Amino acid sequence: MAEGLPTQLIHEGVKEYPKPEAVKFTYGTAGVRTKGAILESVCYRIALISALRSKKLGGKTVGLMVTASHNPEEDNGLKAVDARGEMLESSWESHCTAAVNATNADELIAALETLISTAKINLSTPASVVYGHDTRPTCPALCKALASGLAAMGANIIDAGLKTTPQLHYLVKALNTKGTPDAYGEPTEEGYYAKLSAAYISLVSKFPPTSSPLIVDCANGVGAAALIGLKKHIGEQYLLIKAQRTDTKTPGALNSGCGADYVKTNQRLPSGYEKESSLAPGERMCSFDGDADRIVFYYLRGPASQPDSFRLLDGDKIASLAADYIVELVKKAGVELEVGCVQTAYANGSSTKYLQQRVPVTCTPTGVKHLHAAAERYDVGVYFEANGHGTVLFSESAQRTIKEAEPSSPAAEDALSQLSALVELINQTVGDAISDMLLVEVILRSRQWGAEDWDGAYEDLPNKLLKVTVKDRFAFKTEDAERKLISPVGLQAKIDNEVAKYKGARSFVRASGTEDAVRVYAECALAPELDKLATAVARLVQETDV
Ligand code: G16
Repeated sequence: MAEGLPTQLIHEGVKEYPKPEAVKFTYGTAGVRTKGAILESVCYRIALISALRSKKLGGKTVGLMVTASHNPEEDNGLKAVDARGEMLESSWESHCTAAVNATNADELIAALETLISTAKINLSTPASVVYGHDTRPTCPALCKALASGLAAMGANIIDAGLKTTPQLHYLVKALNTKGTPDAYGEPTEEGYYAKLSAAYISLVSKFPPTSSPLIVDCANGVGAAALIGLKKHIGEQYLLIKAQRTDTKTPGALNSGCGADYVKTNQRLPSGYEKESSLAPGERMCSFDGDADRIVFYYLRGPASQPDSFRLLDGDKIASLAADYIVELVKKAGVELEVGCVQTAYANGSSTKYLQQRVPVTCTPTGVKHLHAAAERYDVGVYFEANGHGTVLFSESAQRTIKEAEPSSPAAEDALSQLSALVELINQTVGDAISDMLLVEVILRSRQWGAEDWDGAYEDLPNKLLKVTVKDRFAFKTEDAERKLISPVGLQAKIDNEVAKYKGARSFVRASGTEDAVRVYAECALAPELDKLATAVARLVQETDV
């Protein structure tokens, strides 16, 4: 037995937070996610593991976020954040899965002991964990279970309360860098707003203001509170915002008929928008998701009543806008930096083509952790999932280059100062709806562009995302960054046959890591053929159901 594990307390904890029978939890794309009512045991156990993670990292603070993001309100989940503010090191995920599925205290202790010996953890090192939560009704009970696990391990506990997921990531990084030359910012929510708003104001103040407001759908989630916080730091002369869907009190309102996932998946306005507001064509609108780590933009190019008026500016469009802008600044600044983009299979074919003509592009499996790791390989890595989850990473050496470069002209000096401010404005720990919103506003303002100008970069191929419920989604295994199924055997060949019938078509199938379903993505050159292709592939999935 590992010296120092609080086995007695763990026995008591397992009794207080028993694992529901006949449920198999998985630490997937974004931690563990399922119905909030059955997650207490998971929270207790992942808290034990987080304390071990902190010990492994020499006592640095790690994070835990209680949220189910874009999922329905009754769902909840837990994501673990590593000491630099990024997602949990992936080799620890299987240990999390083993711990949350242990059926009794002895099994749990055995799973923890395996982790301790595999990762060579010194249990006498102190531990520190900061945790936050979104607005879901199950959060208080889950946070209680989590705090109990941390207390059992004798960890230093920092309860950050209601936070957006990116704020929690920010706090982790800020806490660990405080007082060092790499200090990321004040490790408080106010510090987060202060950092972003100072950078934003320095970037936009030299451009003429826009008179039209940005309409922000907060998904009736925690993003609503964050916008209030942000507005205290950025005056209306710099950012005019009309916050919508800010109701965090009405049961069932979260993500319901609104939010980034609803808008992206359905390719339409949040429900009721067209009735409530007189939306002028061209007006900029955006939607956060339930924990404000994703954002998509959109506008109408005609009356709201016409279905084809709606135009989506999703993660792919944000990536193209950001990449173009940064490439231009790097050129003007006269510095040598490789700007690259990272996408997933969900990226629209037109966006990939557009970006490949400008910068190197990498494709990874779904999940910010994969994109983040790939983006770290560039000097400046722009990564966005089509669903609006993404950010821009400036490597340490890129930051040094920007700081130390000698400008050869006033224009180069200006470009360097803009790049420096971007480093501050962009939340480099994870995708952040608030930071990404400000980034888009800066770029549009600097170009004096409206939504339509931005949209002109390229035309999306018609595309559709379907959800298929199957008996066992884990039977659907992929390779080639999720673009090909290797199991169930034979299904990929059938999909390929189907795709070959349509012009400029592509389709792939993968198991969701956050919902109990299989996702089917389809795109093709001719809009009238799209439904037929998507439905045919979905039918193949159902027929092969294993
Ligand atoms: C999470 C992940 C994203 C992923 C999304 C959907 O987002 O962080 O990277 O794109 O789930 O994943 P899946 O298709 O596997 O269900 P969020 O915003 O829900 O945390």
